[in-house]
Amino acid sequence: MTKNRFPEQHGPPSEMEKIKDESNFLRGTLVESFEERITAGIPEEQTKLLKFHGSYMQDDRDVRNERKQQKLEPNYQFMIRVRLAGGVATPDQWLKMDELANTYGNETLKLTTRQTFQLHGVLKWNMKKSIQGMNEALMDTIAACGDVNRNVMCNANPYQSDIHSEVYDWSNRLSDHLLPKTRAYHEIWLDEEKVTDSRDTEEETEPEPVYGPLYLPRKFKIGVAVPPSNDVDVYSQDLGFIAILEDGQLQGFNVAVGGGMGMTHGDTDTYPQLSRVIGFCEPDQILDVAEKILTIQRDYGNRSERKNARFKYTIDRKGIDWVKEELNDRLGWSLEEERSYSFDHNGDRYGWIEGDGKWHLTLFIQNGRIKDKDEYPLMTGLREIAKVHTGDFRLTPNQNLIISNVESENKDRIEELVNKYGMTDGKENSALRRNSMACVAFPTCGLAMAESERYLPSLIDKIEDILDEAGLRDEEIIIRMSGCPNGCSRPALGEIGFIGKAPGKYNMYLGAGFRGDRLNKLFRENIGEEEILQELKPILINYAKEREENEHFGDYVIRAGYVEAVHSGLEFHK
Ligand code: SRM
Ligand code: SF4
Repeated sequence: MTKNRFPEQHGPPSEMEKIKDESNFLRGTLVESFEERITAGIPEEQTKLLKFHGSYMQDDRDVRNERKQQKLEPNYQFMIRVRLAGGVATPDQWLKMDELANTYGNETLKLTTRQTFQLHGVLKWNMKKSIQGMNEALMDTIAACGDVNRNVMCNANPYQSDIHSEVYDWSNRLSDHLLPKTRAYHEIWLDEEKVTDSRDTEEETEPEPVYGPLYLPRKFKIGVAVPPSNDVDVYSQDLGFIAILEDGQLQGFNVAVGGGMGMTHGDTDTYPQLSRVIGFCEPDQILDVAEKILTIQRDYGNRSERKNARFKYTIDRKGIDWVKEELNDRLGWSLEEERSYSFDHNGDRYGWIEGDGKWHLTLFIQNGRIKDKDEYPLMTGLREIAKVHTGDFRLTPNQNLIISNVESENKDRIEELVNKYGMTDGKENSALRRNSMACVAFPTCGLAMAESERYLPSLIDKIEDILDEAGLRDEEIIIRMSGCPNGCSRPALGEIGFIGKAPGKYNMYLGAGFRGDRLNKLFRENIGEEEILQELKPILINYAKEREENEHFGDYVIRAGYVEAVHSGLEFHK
C-alpha cells in the first residue's frame, strides 16, 4: 500500500482504496479481463476500476431470476457513459452515438441528468469497438464515473449566447484540467503503446500530479450555473460555480461547496445536502479554485467509510469556515466576498427561441430516453435532424435536448422534421410532466429498489387527472423520482419527490424549492400508487384553492403545514 499521505485517518482504508492503489494508475488487469472470452463478465474488482474509464458492468435484471433458475450466469452487459462537458455535442457526434447505440447497444440512448449520453447493453466483446467509435468522433469516456471529477455540468441556456459560450468554455477547461493524466485509458481502449510502467517511474513522471495514485475518496461533481437559471441544480454539486453578470458581461463566479443528493435508507449519518456559497473568484481563477478545493477533499475526505466519503460530509465534519481558510491557504490568496445573484427556476424552458440571429429549440424528452417506438420514432427523427443540422445539440440537466444554433435558413427544415417525427416541445403536456425527471433504475441499474424511468410517466398520467380536476394543468411543479436513495434524478430537490424503497413502494417527499434552493422533507413512507394518489389529491386541490399569488407548490406545502422547510441536510431526517 502506498504510504499514507493523508493528514487524517477515519479507520482502516476501504477495499476500494486498496484496489486503486494496486491498479497501477487504473490499469489493473482490464486488458486481460476484456480479452478473456469464457464469461461475458469481468472480475468484481476490475468492475470497480472500469468505472474510472466511464463504464459499469451490469446485468439485465428483468431476466436475472430466470437465468439463475436455468443455472446460467447473469446476462452481463456494460453501460458506457461519455464525458461531455456542458452537454454540447456536434451533429457528427450525435450520429456516432446513434450508430453505436444501434450497432452495439440496446438501440436506445439515455440523456443523463448530468448532460451526457449513456449506452446500455453493450457486450464485453463490443466494448473496445464502442469506445474507439466514440474516439473517432472526438469523444471519450475518461472519468465519466469513478472517484474523480465527473462530467462538468453547465447551464444549457440558449438565451444569452455570448455568455453561454464563455461559461461553457470554462466548463470545458475545468473538465480538461481535472482529467486524470494516466495513459491507462489510451493503452487499454485505444491501443496506445505502453511506454513505461508508470509505477516504476512514479517519482520522476508524476503520472497524477493532482490526484495522486489513490485518486479521490469518492466521486466529485462540478456544475456551473448562469442565473436566473439554476438548471444545473448548483446546490446539489460538490462544487458549484454561479456566474455573476454585470451589464451582460461575465465578472466571475460565486463559489459554492458541499452539495450532494445520495443517502442510505435508515442511516441518518447519510443525507442529501445543499452547497453553501463561500466567496467569489474571477474567471481566470476558476481552475485554481477548483483544483485546490478538489485537493482538500482528496486529503481530508473519509477513505475508510465510502458512505460518508463525499465532500459534503468532509465539510460538515470540519466546518465551512475551516474549508474557507484551508482554501485560501492553498490558493495563497483569498476569495472575495460573494456577489448577489438570484435564481428563478431549475427547469428547462421549452420551444423555439431566437438569440443573436440563431434559433434554439428545446424538446421535451421524457426521462431522457431516446428510442424508436412504432407510434413515436424519436431516435430516427433526431438522426434525420442531425444529418441536416449545422449547429449543435445541447443535452440539458433535466434530461431534455436543445437543437441549438439553428441558422435561420435551416429553421423550417428542422421544424418540418420535428413535426414529421412527432417530436414535441412538450407544451401539450401538463407543466408537471414537463418538470419531471426519473433516473434509469430497472432493468439496468444494479442498485435499483423500485422502478423509476419505466414507471413515472404512468404515475404522472394519473396525477394529471387530479391536476385537471384542480385546474393546475399549467402550473409548474417539479416532480422527481429515483429508484433508490442514491438520488440520481436529484429527487431531494423535487417539490414532489419519490425515492424507491421496494418494488412498487416509495418514500414521498414534499417541499423543495422551485429554484433548487431548498431540500424536501419526508411526508409518507413506503407507500404504493394508490396511497400516493390518495395523499396527493387533497394537497393539490387545497393548493389550487388556497395558494397565494405566484406561490409555488413547494412553498405552499410548508406554509400549509404539511412538512417543515429543510434548509440544510442536517435537518433532513429531523
Ligand atoms: Fe447516479 C450510481 C445512474 C446522476 C448519485 N448512478 C449510479 C449507477 C452507476 C448505479 C451503480 O453504481 O451501479 C447508475 C447507473 C444506472 C444505469 O443503468 O444507467 C446511475 N446517475 C445515473 C444517471 C444515468 C441517472 C439518469 O437517469 O440520468 C445519471 C448519470 C449522470 C452522469 O452523466 O454522470 C446519474 N447520480 C446522479 C446524480 C445527479 C447529479 O449528479 O447531478 C446523483 C446525485 C448527486 C450526487 O452525486 O450526490 C447520483 N449515483 C449516485 C450515487 C450516490 C452517491 C452518494 O453520494 O451516495 C450512486 C451510488 C454510489 O456512488 O455508490 C450512483
Ligand atoms: Fe440506480 Fe438508484 Fe441511481 Fe436510480 S437513483 S439510477 S436506482 S442508483
